[in-house]
Amino acid sequence: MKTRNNPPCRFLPAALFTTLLSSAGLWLPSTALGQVPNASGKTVPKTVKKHATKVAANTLRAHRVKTANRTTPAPTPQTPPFSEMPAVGEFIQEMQERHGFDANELMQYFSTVYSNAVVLKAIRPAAVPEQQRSWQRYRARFLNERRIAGGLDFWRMHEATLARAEAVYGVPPEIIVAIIGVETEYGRNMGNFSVLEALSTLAFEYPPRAPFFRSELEALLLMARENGALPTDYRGSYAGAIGIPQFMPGSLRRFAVDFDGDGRIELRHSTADAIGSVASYLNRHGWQSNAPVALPARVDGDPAPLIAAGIKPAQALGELARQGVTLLETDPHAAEKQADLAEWPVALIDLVAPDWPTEYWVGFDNFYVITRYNRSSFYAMSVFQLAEALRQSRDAVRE
Ligand SMILES: [Ca+2]
Repeated sequence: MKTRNNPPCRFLPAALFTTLLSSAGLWLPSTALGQVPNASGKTVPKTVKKHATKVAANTLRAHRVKTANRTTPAPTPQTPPFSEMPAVGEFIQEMQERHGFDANELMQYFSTVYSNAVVLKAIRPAAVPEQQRSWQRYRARFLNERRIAGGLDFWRMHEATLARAEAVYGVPPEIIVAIIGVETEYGRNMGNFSVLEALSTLAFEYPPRAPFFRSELEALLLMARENGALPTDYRGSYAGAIGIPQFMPGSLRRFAVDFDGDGRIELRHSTADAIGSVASYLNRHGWQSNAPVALPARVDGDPAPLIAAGIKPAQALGELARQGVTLLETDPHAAEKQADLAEWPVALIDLVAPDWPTEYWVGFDNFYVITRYNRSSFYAMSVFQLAEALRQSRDAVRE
């Protein structure tokens, strides 16, 4: 278990933080969609680039998604409900055979939802050149006074629950608060789409990711039944992510927990369930208490092969040092840490921005665990740095 004297934030030089609090940026793709792997710069191979472009598209798409999440989109009146679509009939049949659902009952639910144009617009990648990806812009959206002040309030208000989550799951409060802060600004922007309608639209009208959204739709039906709720009851993001921590139904069923003990898992209205569920999710994906997350680095030589190797820590820090990667000397204890952490597996992370030198970091296993929540290094670094800022602000107030 992590102790107060030994937070992971001890590894981040304070100097970096002065830069974290300036500037302005973009909304970030929501959550547990988790389909976007390590995003990298110009030097990565084609396969990696493909994903990077996807991240770029997600990042710039974000603005309209955010707007979309704030509205209650009306069904498109010209189209028939999903119940009239043959593919939906087949899906219902499958659900009846596989899980014993009543086909007529499911048909009724699907007769209340329609193809949603706002959802389709939000999910489609915008044609954004990769060069426009900007870590500076992305980071500024989360590392700003408003997001930090909101996080400190949230932490104060839910201090006991956060402490309990740390005791049970080993995840420090600042990381839980930062994830909730990045996902929904502490529950302020959870999305107001019908999850059934959003998932139906994506499962039956968006072929590129139909299998994924069909399985999420299946999870929604199962989850509703398990919770004594109706599939039509759930509200969420354009992609069907639910509640304060924006869990997809599949993740919700696997990793969410009832943390206020009322016998139900409720991520939209129970902050305790949200806190416990984020901690549970990270714990189950391998979070290590008392372990570093990421440290700023410099690279002498060609970073391309190391970036192409991906964000899963695969080589020891000492091994990377032999390939020209060393901890940034702005940290007065860099040499000491370099020696202490030599055996720890790390991955090289690059954070790119146009007209700005690429920032390099070494990411430890815990950094990788954060990317299981959303597979983007921009996302994970924003969570980490927001967490650090929250921890430092709190410590400063206490001194
Ligand atoms: Ca509960």
